[in-house]
Amino acid sequence: MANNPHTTPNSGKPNDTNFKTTEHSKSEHLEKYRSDAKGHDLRTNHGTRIADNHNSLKAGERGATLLEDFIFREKLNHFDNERIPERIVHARGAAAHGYFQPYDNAAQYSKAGLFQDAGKKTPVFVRFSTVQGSRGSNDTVRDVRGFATKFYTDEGNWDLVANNMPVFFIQDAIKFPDFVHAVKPEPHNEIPQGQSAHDTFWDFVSLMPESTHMVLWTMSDRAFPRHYRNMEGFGVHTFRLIDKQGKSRFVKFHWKPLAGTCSLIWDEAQKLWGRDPDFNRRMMWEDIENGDYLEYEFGIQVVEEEDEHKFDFDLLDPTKIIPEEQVPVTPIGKMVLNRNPDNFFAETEQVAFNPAHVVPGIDFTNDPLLQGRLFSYLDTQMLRLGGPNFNELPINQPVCPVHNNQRDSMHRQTINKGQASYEPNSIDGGWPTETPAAPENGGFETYHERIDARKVRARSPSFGDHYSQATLFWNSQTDVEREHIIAAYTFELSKVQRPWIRERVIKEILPNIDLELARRVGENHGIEVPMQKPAAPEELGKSSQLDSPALSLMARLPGDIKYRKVAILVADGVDAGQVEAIKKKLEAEGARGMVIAPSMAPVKAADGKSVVPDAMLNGMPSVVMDAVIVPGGSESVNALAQSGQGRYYVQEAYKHLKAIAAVGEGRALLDAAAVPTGEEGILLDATVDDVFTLLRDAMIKHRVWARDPKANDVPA
Ligand code: HDD
Repeated sequence: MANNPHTTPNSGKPNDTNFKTTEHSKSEHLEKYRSDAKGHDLRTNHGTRIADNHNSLKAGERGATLLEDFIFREKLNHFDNERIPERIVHARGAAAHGYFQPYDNAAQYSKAGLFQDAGKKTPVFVRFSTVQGSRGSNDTVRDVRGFATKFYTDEGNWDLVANNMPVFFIQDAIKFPDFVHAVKPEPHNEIPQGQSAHDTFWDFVSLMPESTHMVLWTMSDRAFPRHYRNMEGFGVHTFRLIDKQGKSRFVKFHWKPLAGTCSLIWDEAQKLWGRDPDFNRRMMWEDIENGDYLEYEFGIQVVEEEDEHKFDFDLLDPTKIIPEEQVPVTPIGKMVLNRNPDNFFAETEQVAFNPAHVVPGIDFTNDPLLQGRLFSYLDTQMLRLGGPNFNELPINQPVCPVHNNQRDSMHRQTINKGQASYEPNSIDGGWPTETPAAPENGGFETYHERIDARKVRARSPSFGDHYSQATLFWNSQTDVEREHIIAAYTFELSKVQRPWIRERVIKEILPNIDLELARRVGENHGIEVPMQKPAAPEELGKSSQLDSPALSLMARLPGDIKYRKVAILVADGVDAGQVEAIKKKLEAEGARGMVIAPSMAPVKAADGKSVVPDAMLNGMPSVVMDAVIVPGGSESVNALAQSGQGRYYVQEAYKHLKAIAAVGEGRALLDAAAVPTGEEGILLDATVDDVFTLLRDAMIKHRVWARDPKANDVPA
């Protein structure tokens, strides 16, 4: 008999209120979707065993294929539909699983469950990406890197959809399609791939002064990180954290890599496009397989509500940072990425991030870029993942229970029981039920921000300063970093065909950052720059701070040689004892020595022993290594010195500012390659022990920076 509709619908408490995740919750959850073909028959999608997977059904052995062949048709049909639209931006990415663990200070800032207990590990899935290129583009292009984290918390998924740069190109999301159209390959010929060095990008950004700060970041070496483990992450916008008392504080989110920050050299990054287009994803994959996990500290800059207007910029303006010297970053947790996905498509491609995925204790601000993002991500997943049920894809499902009255549409997986798909209802006992508003109950309640305003299509005058933080960034760079920035603008603009766009950048934008920067780039383009900053005073703004040392990549150099790769160059006649000793020393420091020979054939060492190479000279070129060491053994060194590839190896390493070491006779290869011995970063000694100490000290600084001015002299 039907329930009486007049009785109170649900009685009793929901049984999932106290749901708890563990570090392994997401992996356990994915387990029921994992499929392993080992030991199984080959079948069609509807389960019929296949007797012949080599021949289609034909009218006679030499006859036409028959329409009847359901096995053939099903297989081709599925294959023909394998591809889905790639992401409109951030199409190329690589991802890993791991966990987040808060420190014991985190709970005071936010009531979010994942911050409450210092012992608790919340599973995460993190996808790193480039922005401009398509799915098959190169890893090491000059571009922003995405750093998107999905936290599978007790209270649902929180997505922190971040980048490796702390500001953005535009202030209002209504300009996002314009910006992306400008930076993407040009519409008439789809050139260039993965690059901003083209007319439409520079046309747009030179007409949009608000982009200046972010463009400067992308002209810095931050635009091609050595490894995902060596880059910072930034939530960019100011967000809110809400504590247990309901108090709101403004925060900026930061990921600080525990392995320090460092980048490639531009020439090296370009060469990697050809030598190893998968450089960043391969390194992450291999490191995780080897147990060398990626680690980041999670930090926040906290601004009390009452301090909102204490800065010389607007906290809601996404083209501004809060200098760390003004508001330090407080570490509140740690993230470890320790497991590779099982299947790229199912996990990395199908994962759907959305800044609107928040949990109680985290809330938004009115940053107009963030507000637009809150619409855009869900919208894009509809097309990319084919409808609103993408939330049911295993990688996207929260691990906590999910019940609501949303129903149907394409590819619905859930089999909802009961008759009532509406609320309130008295037919299914009133379930699922709302969580009554009260902080202790754990339902999401939007922060009650006070608003008293006119509805306008406008931008706040407090967003008008477009240059002062670009100047701050420029002022905070070391000499080497500045030279790289000058070279970057020079290179990028050399690819711009229209002279008036180059002129606009050099005469109207760059001088507002710094007159010397403009002069140097102008000199390289034969363009004279004004003697004074051309922008109006309100656009130039005024930063109360002249520089911010934290903005230099050099501020957080690695500090050890963990996870670094060192090429040990060998040929027949090498001193096998030295090769062994070098490998052991590297291992002891957590680094990896790769034995590299002219071919893959085992090398016959001087003592008659056989040394098996890990790779050949052109298979694992110097661009994929962090340093080079040449062991002794005169026959080996002579063979390498006579080989063009052998000489090129050390020359190229020299050009890319890498430490180069030689034990004993090993020096002869450096001489043959005309690598100047006797200068910083060229490390020669008679014994492995002595050479290794020098090598380690040089590698800790990531590169031999003193050599930078000479790098262009090397023809490699
Ligand atoms: Fe975005 C993807 C980060 C501004 C619209 N964005 C995307 C991804 C990252 C970011 C990391 C890739 C996620 C993944 O790995 O799947 N986006 C940012 C940051 C921004 C930003 C840090 C500025 C602070 N984005 C932004 C704006 C809009 C979008 C202003 C639109 C109004 N972003 C998208 C998108 C994408 C996306 C079109 C493409 C694929 C996707 O969302 O899932 O909706």
